[in-house]
Amino acid sequence: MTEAEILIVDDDPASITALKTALAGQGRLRFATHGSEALRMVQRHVPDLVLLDIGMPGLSGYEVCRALQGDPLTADVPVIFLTSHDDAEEELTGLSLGAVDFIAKQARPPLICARVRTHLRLKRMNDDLRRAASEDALTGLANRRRFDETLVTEWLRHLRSQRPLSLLMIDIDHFKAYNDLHGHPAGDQCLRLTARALHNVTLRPADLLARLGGEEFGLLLPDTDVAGAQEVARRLLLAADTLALPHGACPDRACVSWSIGLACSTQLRQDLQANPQGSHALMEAADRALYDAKRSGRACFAV
Ligand code: GH3
Ligand code: MG
Ligand code: MG
Ligand code: MG
Repeated sequence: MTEAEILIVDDDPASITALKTALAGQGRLRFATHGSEALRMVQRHVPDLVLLDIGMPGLSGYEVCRALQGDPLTADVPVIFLTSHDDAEEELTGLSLGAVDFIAKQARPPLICARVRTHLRLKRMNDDLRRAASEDALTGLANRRRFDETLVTEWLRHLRSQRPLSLLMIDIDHFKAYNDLHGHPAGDQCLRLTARALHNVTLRPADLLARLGGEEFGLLLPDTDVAGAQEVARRLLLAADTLALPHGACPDRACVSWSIGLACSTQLRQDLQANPQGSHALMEAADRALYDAKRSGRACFAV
């Protein structure tokens, strides 16, 4: 389990010292003595929890909280207000801004520590659930849900940036026969090995490889034109040769292979290229290309 990161924001050195003692052993503690420093720090490193003073020179704790909540990068980071203003109105303001808790600085250190631990536990559970909801359990790749969401955001980015967006659909050849011959557990292992082989040749951090279902994978290539996507497709096909997993029931080849359908935004009809819903057309184009690759003998790609 990785250590939790707690960011403490307070202009008063005595408060910081007291919190250091109260929270010893709860995680890695970082400190900021004013709001703008805290906002700079979270951009470099997103913490698991923020303990936030309210009265500070410059940005107030409320303003810092508002900024954290408004930034997608930090919107899910729990904020606890820790303040000497022990006042019901202030508490209501803090919690209304989205803070998860409001603790008076006069509170006993074990109480502060217990509440911090509770919020760290909830944060960890939240992170685990979020990961599980976007991950394919068999292969560890992104799942269909994450792929669909990313496709929509990347499509909108492509509309704004006018940069090309490419999509590859990859489907294992004669996988039913492989399952029938070797059994379902071996089929699952083949899916894991295929996922790793595909992953190993996906080089850019912005690319997204996902298992879309069954023996079908999707690869989203932002900022990539047809020629670039063809280059990636060739590498993906070579990865099957490197894997060299005996098939045993494929009518055409000795080893497991896959076919690829390629689509690029630049090839769509003009009206679809500029359409906010154009990502559906991109998926359909990749699907049609995959069908063509299957028809022309498999273990190849089609555009
Ligand atoms: P093609 O070359 O035309 O793609 O033929 P294919 O046999 O690969 O395609 P088809 O769609 O007929 O069969 C896909 C098979 O994938 C059927 C199913 O048994 C298998 N399958 C789907 N999901 C899983 C899975 O999670 N694990 C395993 N082991 N097999 C799966
Ligand atoms: Mg203060
Ligand atoms: Mg198949
Ligand atoms: Mg299939």
